[in-house]
Amino acid sequence: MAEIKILKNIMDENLSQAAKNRQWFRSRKILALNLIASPGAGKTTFLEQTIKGLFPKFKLAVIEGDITGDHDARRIEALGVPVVQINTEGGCHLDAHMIDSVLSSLDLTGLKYLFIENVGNLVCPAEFDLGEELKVVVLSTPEGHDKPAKYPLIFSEAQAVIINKTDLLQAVDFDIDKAEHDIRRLNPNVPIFRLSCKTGEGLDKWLQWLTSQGTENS
Ligand SMILES: Nc1nc2c(ncn2[C@@H]2O[C@H](COP(=O)(O)OP(=O)(O)O)[C@@H](O)[C@H]2O)c(=O)[nH]1
Ligand SMILES: [Mg+2]
Repeated sequence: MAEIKILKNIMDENLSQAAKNRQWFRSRKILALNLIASPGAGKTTFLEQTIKGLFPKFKLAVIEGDITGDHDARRIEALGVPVVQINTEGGCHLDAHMIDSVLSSLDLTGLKYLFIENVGNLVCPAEFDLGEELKVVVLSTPEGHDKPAKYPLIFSEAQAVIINKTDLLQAVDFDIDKAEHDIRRLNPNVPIFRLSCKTGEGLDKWLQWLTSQGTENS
């Protein structure tokens, strides 16, 4: 019983901090996105491509979440975008307090988009609200079309789903219609973007959709 109570307290505390983060982002008209995917699905590459489509027209910043190291943060830094790295030291997800703890180290004046790359997996990040406006899940074709059915929570919560690596569709026998059908069963109206971060195909539709999104008070 004690364990259950502790777990509930952790979740409640996270939700309460997430609500503060959300209020904080909205009051500054910052659109915060939480990118969730398996390791290797292409989160950082997708972020790089998205940044190339938005920057420098829009002011952006990135929070990178990884178990250890700053490999992805260096990739983002190379594009000239402010980035802060969070190392969870074994933790399988970011939480709302971690986000709060790094906000003061970013220059957020005039910021339009804050991208948060979560730790790579489809399970734990789905359970922890960070205060983001949009949860975006990236599924890549080599992972298999059964993943929405096997990891339903994240696909049911997402405000957008990216099916990445469409350039590999034939090679990996990914049934994209089946994947979309399963996603729609969980989340009937969610926008689904089929794209390839390698060839650039489909990125324009994603960027168009993203730039049409605003925070509630913008
Ligand atoms: N063929 C192909 N490879 C991709 C695509 N997007 C990313 N990759 C590759 O997938 C690997 C993992 O990408 P990365 O962005 O580091 O994934 P992350 O671990 O989710 O951040 C890298 O070798 C990328 O070059 C794509 O659309 N097509
Ligand atoms: Mg990455």
